[in-house]
Amino acid sequence: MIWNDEFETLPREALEALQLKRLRQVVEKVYATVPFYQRKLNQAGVTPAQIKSLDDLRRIPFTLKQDMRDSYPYGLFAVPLEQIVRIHASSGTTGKPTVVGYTRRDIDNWSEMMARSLTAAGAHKGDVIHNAYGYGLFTGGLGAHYGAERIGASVIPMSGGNTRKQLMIMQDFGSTVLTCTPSYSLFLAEVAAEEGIDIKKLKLKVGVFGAEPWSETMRAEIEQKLHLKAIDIYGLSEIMGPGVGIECIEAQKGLHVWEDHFIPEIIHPDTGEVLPLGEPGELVITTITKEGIPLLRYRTRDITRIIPEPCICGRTHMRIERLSGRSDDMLIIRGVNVFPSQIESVLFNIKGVEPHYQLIVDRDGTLDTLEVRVEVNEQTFSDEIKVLQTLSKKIRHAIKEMLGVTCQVRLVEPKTIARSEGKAQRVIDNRTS
Ligand code: DLL
Repeated sequence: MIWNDEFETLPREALEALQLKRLRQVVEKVYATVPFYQRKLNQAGVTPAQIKSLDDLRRIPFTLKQDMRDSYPYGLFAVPLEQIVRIHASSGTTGKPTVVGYTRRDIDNWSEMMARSLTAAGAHKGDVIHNAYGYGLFTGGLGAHYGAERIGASVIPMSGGNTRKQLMIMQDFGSTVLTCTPSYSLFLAEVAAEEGIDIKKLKLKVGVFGAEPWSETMRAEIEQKLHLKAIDIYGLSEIMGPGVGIECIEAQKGLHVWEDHFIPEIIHPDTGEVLPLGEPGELVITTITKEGIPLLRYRTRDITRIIPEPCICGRTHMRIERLSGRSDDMLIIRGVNVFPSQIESVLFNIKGVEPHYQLIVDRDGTLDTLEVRVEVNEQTFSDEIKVLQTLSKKIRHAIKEMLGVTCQVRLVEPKTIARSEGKAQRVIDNRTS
């Protein structure tokens, strides 16, 4: 089912004409109202009037997360504070959070995009949406909530945490759709098993999972353990929150980006050059309808590629491939580029290990070291030491073969790696520089 037929299936030509019209409006708007953009465009020698085609977008300089930090909290807002009806923030690992503000129309558009997204995932009026994304400054909870209400579903505003209660509510209230991070969904399955709850007896049919990287293998694991269809949803607070892109249940392959609101580009993360359609690189997004904090060519640091082929679902909005990691999460270990998601894929293909792991990076003298800590299942754990040694050797070899990096493998007891209610912390980097 499609939520907004008119816009979601707009022929490409009309969609691109709309994008150009909106792009020109937004460039004019920020040039007039945001000193930061006026300065940036002047420095680049670009005037709003020079933006005559979508290709002209390339003439505009990038906006970086650091630019948002430098203008903390409200410096990039394009409207006076009294027009802002909501403020969210994303907490970085260091320093002050990145602050975003929404006008009433921004909230309305966001709800519309989340309504499209949930519908694409197979949810509709009549569903009971169990929303376990965190409510608060994080955009996940309220973003999913407003979209769920927009489609007329019954939304349960659970937020994260209190896992046993979540399971009770799911059973008693007949939740049909689960929204949370993929790692939390596995934790729910684990606690259900401990409590003797047969998750297959729940009414869940779809899960809408995002906010952190996950892999195809993890999807298979979730689908099997929770007995539902697992759909990937993407978003980031700087651009809006959840619902920038979503997989459709028809294809479950690639995430449609709502192109009447956002223009995606893929660039080379080192040179900034725009890459040919279909090549992998860093996703850059320009918002073309936002009022509160419009962003031109925002560098997301997320790595993906555009899937140029049309989708079987009938939506004309281009898809991006499942996000494979972030350019700033990429670990460089003795010169080898490693994404945590690659290690995850290797681990999940090995029998006897559980989908809970952590990567510990350190330095021994001048040499980087990588330790992969992974839980084994109960059965394997009670095996002889020899079996465990063989298993850890097998993992070491598989990682070496796939990624070309040598690591230490430490098999740990079931349930010893900290579970998360939101985004899982997969990497601990103890290197100081
Ligand atoms: O995570 C918004 C969100 C909430 C998305 C709920 C989906 C569901 P931030 O906290 O600002 O916003 O974090 C954004 O999370 O740049 C990606 O690196 C990562 N991320 C989000 N969705 C996915 C996904 C929310 N489906 C950052 N796959 C982004 C991989 C994702 N990474």
